[in-house]
Amino acid sequence: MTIRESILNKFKYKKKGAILLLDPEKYIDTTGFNNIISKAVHHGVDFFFVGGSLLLQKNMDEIILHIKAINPQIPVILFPGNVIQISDKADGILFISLISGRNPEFLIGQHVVAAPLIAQTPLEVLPTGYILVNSGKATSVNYMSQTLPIPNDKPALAVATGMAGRYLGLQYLYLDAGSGADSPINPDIIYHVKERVGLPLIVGGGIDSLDLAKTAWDKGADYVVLGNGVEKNPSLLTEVLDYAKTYNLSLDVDQ
Ligand code: 1GP
Repeated sequence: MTIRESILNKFKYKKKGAILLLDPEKYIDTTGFNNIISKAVHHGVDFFFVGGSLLLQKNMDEIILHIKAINPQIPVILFPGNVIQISDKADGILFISLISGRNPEFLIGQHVVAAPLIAQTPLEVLPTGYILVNSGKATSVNYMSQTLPIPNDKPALAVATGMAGRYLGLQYLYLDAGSGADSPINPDIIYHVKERVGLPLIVGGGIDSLDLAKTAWDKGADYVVLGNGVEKNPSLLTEVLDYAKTYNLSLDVDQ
């Protein structure tokens, strides 16, 4: 099954998905790193995202090969902060346009440089509208992209941005409050974007409890992304994955 097929399957049947974001710079201890990957695999994580604001390709290759050695099946998807974060060791790449911003480099510039490089790889390309929402503090993405996020109390702006992304042909939306956000995405934004735009929806940034993951799912997220929350509290990963698994199984029984 392609990555697109599994995303559409989750979207169609309103199942709950979870993605583990791994930023290699944050995992210095290999044993801890192996444990987290093994747990994620064992408890049914949907995808691994690999990326970071300052990461180099060499680090990307290393971490992906490491994940693949533990688990060859679950797709590893690049979540690149810039064009040097392309690795043919992964399975797919979020081809992200930062549509909440007005920096041409992150709307189309880096993409023009990246496209011929990606064409030489077997990576599955996932055209994704990336919408950054204000999380109460400046995040690395704000700084690195030099863009303003959408205010967290303005669902209409997020909806209009998502619609524009859809009309431009983007196939997925990623609503992100940024890594380590103080406050996650406003549930109203998730709800209205899902209802009005109707694309498969990934939500992340500051999700550090099962309750926050459930809220994002209930409001319309197809996938939640876990990053910092797992680094601080590894049991979050199993709580979220176990909840999703039980919920998804209950849907299968009903059908
Ligand atoms: C950041 O959505 C991801 O781009 C994950 O954020 O690290 O806050 O979980 P956290």
